[in-house]
Amino acid sequence: MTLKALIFDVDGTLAETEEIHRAAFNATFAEAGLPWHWDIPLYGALLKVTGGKERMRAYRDQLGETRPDEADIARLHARKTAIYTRLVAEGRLLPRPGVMHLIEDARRAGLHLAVATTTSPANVEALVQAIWQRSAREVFDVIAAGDEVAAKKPAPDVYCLALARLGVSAQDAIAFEDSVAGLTSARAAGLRVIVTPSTYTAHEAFEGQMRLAADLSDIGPCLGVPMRAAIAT
Ligand code: XBP
Ligand code: MG
Repeated sequence: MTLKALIFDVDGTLAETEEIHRAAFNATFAEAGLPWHWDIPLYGALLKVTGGKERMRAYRDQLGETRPDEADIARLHARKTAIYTRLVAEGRLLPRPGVMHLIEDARRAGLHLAVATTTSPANVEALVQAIWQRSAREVFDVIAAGDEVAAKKPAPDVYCLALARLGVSAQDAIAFEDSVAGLTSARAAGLRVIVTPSTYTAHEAFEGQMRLAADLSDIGPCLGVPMRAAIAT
């Protein structure tokens, strides 16, 4: 078993993004004249449903309504993604602690790097541009995202797609996740998982992970990834 690749979840793992997603959803609803507003407690409950379109559909059904219909949901989600990517580009989205160093150290150690996420490819690009000022394809060898798979997390599909594109087997890779849905997805794909709970998932009950860490600072050595000498700050 030789570690060959690291596969990162995006939302909640690379950065705390869900408050920006929530703002984008609410701005989209207001603009469309839809009387929906997702406050923090409601959004925390709705996050059990992965995928923005699936989340809107689940909320509509929870209300017992028939509108917005599928076509409306697709249009609303496209608009939400446009607002989200603008907010990310405008704001100061900070990576979670340790993420940049781990990715840099892993690259230097010759590991392959991938993303496996429920969110849209456009959102991955916006996040990587905001954090690294580079294209997602320059930072990661493989991106597996959003509707590229029929079944979203907790199904294993997006991690299986990332592994196939990497050309490595599950035992030669490690996944990084913030949620139970993501942990379940990665485990179902046969991966070991390091969990770093995010604000919206801190209350979740995790089991089956390789390690539960507050964040990714100092995680490199436990993976056999030599850390660069800490730069005196
Ligand atoms: C978290 C999700 C996504 C985001 C919203 O993805 O479940 O649905 O909440 O993004 P991750 P979209 O797998 O990175 O934790 O509206 O683009 O789905
Ligand atoms: Mg996540």
